[in-house]
Amino acid sequence: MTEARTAEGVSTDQLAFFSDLHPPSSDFRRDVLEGLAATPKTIPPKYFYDRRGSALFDDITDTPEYYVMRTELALLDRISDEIAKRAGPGAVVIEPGSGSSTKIDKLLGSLDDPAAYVGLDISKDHLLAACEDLSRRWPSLKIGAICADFTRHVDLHDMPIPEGRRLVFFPGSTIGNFEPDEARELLKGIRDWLRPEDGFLIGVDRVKPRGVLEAAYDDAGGVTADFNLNLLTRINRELDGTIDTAAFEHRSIWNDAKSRIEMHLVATRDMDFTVSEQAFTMTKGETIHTENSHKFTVASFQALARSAGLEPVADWSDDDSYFTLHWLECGAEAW
Ligand code: SAH
Ligand code: AVI
Repeated sequence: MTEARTAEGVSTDQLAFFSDLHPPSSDFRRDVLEGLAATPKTIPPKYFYDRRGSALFDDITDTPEYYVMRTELALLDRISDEIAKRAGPGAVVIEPGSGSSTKIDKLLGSLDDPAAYVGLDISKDHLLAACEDLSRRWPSLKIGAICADFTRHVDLHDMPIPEGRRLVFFPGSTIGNFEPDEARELLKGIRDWLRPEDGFLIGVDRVKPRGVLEAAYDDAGGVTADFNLNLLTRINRELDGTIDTAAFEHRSIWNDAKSRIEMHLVATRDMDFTVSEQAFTMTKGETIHTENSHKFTVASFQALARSAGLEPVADWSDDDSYFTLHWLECGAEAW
């Protein structure tokens, strides 16, 4: 057991290990300054997830419009026996983008005597709190945590991952938050964690009627708007920004050509502001593009997986064809 606390006082006492590869704050500064200087302005969605952003994401999953969480959970419930058979006994479950580790209870509950769980997330305190909570619910399970940016190469060889057959679980359609080239690179990075005997279960959101999608990303209660706007609050706090957050509005639109929901922050008036002493100007109606959430068909996701050297072996969808869980393997030739 490690015996430590983070600077913010979050305990790591119950964890089998904690590897802290949290990206330096200079990454955030560089990406924000470059993104605000670009045309159109854009900031990567990984920066949503400070402590408040992670909590707001959890609130989004409770909104009636955001069907993703409940659909994937119900699907996991339905296919749990089949997943358990494929994973086999004593699995070591590794979850990139683990967030609150909510879905993992369902998976762990169905597996045959799982040996260990490793959560990996960029949002450090949220990750540690979630893994500590999990250790209380699963006292006999070895639980490790890795704080890292998975868009950088994360080498598991450097980590004390317990021995055993691995099941990488990447739920929530987080893969959709990447442009096709970035998604391929991310999947290739995850493929490097797999041996031929291991499995990769990934949750993928599907193309569906535009109205359902746009509502899911613009809930009536305004939680998604708060999640989007919190990025500006984070910039003001961590990068000494002077952005008037009240002068921005949340917008979500379906981009049919790119098969994705886009989230933007729209300037409601002309304005000037500084971030880390660098000056920026925005005109009324100009936007900062903050997130893409790509939606797939079974075939379009399978093509993406294959292009990353992963072999689609099985897939399961809910009755409305809203969401698909894909079982992928790395294929012996990738080794
Ligand atoms: N798996 C959970 C949470 C999904 S939200 C679920 O299905 O409900 C996406 C999660 O990925 C967040 O917890 C966020 O902090 C994490 N994340 C986003 N970009 C990341 C990155 N580049 N590296 C590591 N974690 C990232
Ligand atoms: C984490 N990710 C898959 C979510 C999504 O649906 O794209 C993030 C999110 N953004 C707005 N609502 C939820």
